[in-house]
Amino acid sequence: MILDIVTLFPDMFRGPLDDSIVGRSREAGRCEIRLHNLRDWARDKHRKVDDDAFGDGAGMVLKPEPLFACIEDLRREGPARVILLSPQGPLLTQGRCRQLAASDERLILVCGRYKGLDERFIEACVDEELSIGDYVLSGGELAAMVLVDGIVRLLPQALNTPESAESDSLEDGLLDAPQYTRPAEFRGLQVPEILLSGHHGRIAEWRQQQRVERTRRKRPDLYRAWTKENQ
Ligand code: 9WO
Repeated sequence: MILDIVTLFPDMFRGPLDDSIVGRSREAGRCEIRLHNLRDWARDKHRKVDDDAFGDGAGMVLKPEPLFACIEDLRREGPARVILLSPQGPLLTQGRCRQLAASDERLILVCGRYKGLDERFIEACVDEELSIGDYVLSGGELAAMVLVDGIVRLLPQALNTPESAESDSLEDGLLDAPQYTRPAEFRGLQVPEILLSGHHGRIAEWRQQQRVERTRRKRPDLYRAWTKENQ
């Protein structure tokens, strides 16, 4: 999978995308993540990428020229889906991560800054907007990292064991069952007896009950959606 990231702050991505699952996935060649500095497409002598907002004039807006030029150059290499990280998009879900990981589309992730991007760029060049939550950040970069991580860990063989993805929290709309490890008793706190019993069938049943019950208690919104799907 090829991911192009357009940003004014490419250095922000170094740590998160070089470590852990994403780093290993890149080393193994399962994904290629390319960082592009929007400033490289600024044509004037000051390499200006922003300008005063029309109207109230408060705050800066990313100019259309560098954005259009950048996307046109990247699209020359082949077709790609342009995704803008923005609080105005629908919320990113595990289902959307799964679809994007399974598609063979090249993705171009655009990270905004300041007060936003000139709307003409969004209308002409952006295929999809995605939000990671209802809050405002300083820019789209952290949201893009969340999206990349959510996708790349689902690419084939990106997990330690092939079965891991299906048992992930939210893969079927439910939260995970609680997890425990050794010791079986810690400061008088016991691991649930059933997990030590070795009865794999009954353990699976218990886990599923826990998932349903925890989802109902902790995330009633997800629980309602799950009961509608599984009535
Ligand atoms: C900045 C600003 C300053 C003064 C008055 C109003 C203002 N609005 C904004 C603003 O919304 N800036 C955004 C920063 C512009 C687009 C990139 N930025 C961004 C993306 N912040 N938060 C996100 C984001 C992306 C995905 N999911 C959640 C949040």
